[in-house]
Parts: sequence; structure tokens; C-alpha cells
Amino acid sequence: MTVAVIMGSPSDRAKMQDALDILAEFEIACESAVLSAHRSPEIVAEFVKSAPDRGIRIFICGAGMAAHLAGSVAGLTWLPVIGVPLSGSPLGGSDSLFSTVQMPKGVPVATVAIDGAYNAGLLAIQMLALSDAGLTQKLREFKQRQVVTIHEANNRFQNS
Ligand code: RP5
Repeated sequence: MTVAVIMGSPSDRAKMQDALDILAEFEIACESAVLSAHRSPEIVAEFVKSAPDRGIRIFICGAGMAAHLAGSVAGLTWLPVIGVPLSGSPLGGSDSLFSTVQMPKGVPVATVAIDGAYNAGLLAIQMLALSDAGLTQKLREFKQRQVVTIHEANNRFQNS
């Protein structure tokens, strides 16, 4: 396993699926789990501390409301942590955004957009590609496909 995708509740699963999908597209081995900074803090600590022995190199943590999962994980590991603030609360995700992004000096969480699980997965792939030439090539092709897609969309737009 290379990337751990964890979320605070089973209710987060659909929003975190995009991260699992893009990681699968790039054939990155993942493990995923429901772990709560508030409801199961000791299990979070065990999971994070044992992660390097399982080959985990990056954490992706998604949570909503008072979203402390990513920060809690970051406090327990030297591995990079990507935080995904999730919507769904009465505050629309701004609560989880602030809770995830406003980390104190010394404990970074690379925070993506609200419900930005896709980009979280992609960022993890980009980190892994720094030491993986095959993955770098796949990313180059991915970026090139985006160029072609938007270029073709512009052509259709200009001709409509
Ligand atoms: C957070 O509270 C979870 O990450 C979830 O987004 C939110 C609601 O959780 P449930 O009450 O649906 O389990 O901790």
C-alpha cells in the first residue's frame, strides 16, 4: 500500500470516492478506512503510527464539520498529509475548510478545495511521481490529454 485514504464517517464515502478513483486510474495501491479524530482517536493513532510499516507514504484525510482528522494525523506522522474538507454541514463546508487548512506552524496539511478529493488523489500521485519515472510519464500524458480536451472544447465553442 502506498496511499492511505481515510475519512471521518461512512457518510463521507461518496465524496471521497473521487480520490480512490483517480488513484486506481494511475494504478496506485491504496488502503481506505473510516477513522474519526473525535470518535475513535486511539484507533487513528494506531493506524497512523503503523502506516510506514505497511508501506504508506502519503495520507489523504477527508472529514466534515469540525474536521480535525487531517490535523490529528499530521501531528502523529512525518509523512505528507493532504486534507479534504467536506461539505454537508449547515455551514456548507466552510467549517471543515477552516478546520483543515488553518494548521499551526510546524504541522502542515496540504488542503485542497471543499469536496476536492479528486485533486487530493492527483496531488498524491504528483508527490509519488517525484521518485517514479513511469508515473511521471503517465502524468505528462494526463496533462496533455487535458490540453487536447480544452482545445477541442474551444474549437466547438468557436464554431457554435
Ligand atoms: C465528521 O462529521 C465526518 O467526517 C462527517 O463529515 C461528519 C458527519 O458525520 P456523521 O454524523 O454522518 O457520522 O466527523
